Amino acid sequence: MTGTPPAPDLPEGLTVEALQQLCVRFATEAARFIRDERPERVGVAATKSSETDVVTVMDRRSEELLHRLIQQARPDDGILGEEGADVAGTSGLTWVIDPIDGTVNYLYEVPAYAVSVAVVVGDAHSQGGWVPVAGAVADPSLRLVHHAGRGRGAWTGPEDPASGDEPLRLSVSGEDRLGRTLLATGFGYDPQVRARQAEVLLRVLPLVRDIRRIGSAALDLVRVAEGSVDAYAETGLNAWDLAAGWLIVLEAGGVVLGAGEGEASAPGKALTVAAGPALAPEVRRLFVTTGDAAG
Ligand code: LIP
Repeated sequence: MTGTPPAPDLPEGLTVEALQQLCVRFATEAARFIRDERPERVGVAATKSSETDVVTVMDRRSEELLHRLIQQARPDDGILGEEGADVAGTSGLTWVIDPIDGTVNYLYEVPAYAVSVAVVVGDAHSQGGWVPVAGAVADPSLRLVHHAGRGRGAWTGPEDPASGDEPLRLSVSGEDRLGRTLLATGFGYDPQVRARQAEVLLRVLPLVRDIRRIGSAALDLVRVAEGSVDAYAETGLNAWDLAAGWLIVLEAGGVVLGAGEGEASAPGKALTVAAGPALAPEVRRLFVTTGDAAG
């Protein structure tokens, strides 16, 4: 068992373990699809919040695949997806999906993108109104799947279970000093937001060991859970960017914070900070006091 609070009540006969296995299966199938069915040339199918906030045909096809898999297995659940899926459910559970997290990396064939699938309880549309109970982040480039279930720990396993590679249990780094912290972060698609984020970086950089910009929030959170970075902080994230990674960090002994107290204490657009219990409040203070935690 882990230190995280027990899973909220699930529908009759449904276990966290079963939901975790579904997350792994769905994320793995979509990860294989975006890797093995990648067209010769992947172009920009559309743009969203800005000219650089791109969507490829594979983002859409991966979301369609996930939507189909979820509705076949869990027809009464809701679905909230980055590329527009928004299905209201009746079961009290909602699947929060990012069909390709790190789309710009996918477009440029930089091997740092992932499929993120989580199941949450509560209102997935409202800040602070939901919590994850199971989640998986599949990394098609490394053929790995990172996953967690409430109270069941966080794990990394091979994409192909038949490979015989043993799953590894994840735990966050024990770093507790800001000055020695390897900090992952990211930047939005809006030039004005980026200008503000750059100003914050100017103040943060002298106070930490170094910065890593991986380009996928889901993989940044996995890096915190496995201890390959000490902390992660970013503003402007949506539920689908962080839902699965949030639980993977919690089940690896870390904490994930938002910008403020009460509902604002949950990770979200204003701020998402992930690190070990000793370091996370310090990193949050850094981003809150340096004035970026308002997005
Ligand atoms: C990305 C996030 C990343 C952030 C990018 C972008 P997308 O999500 O995972 O952390 O820095 O700006 O939002 O758009 O690739 O799903």
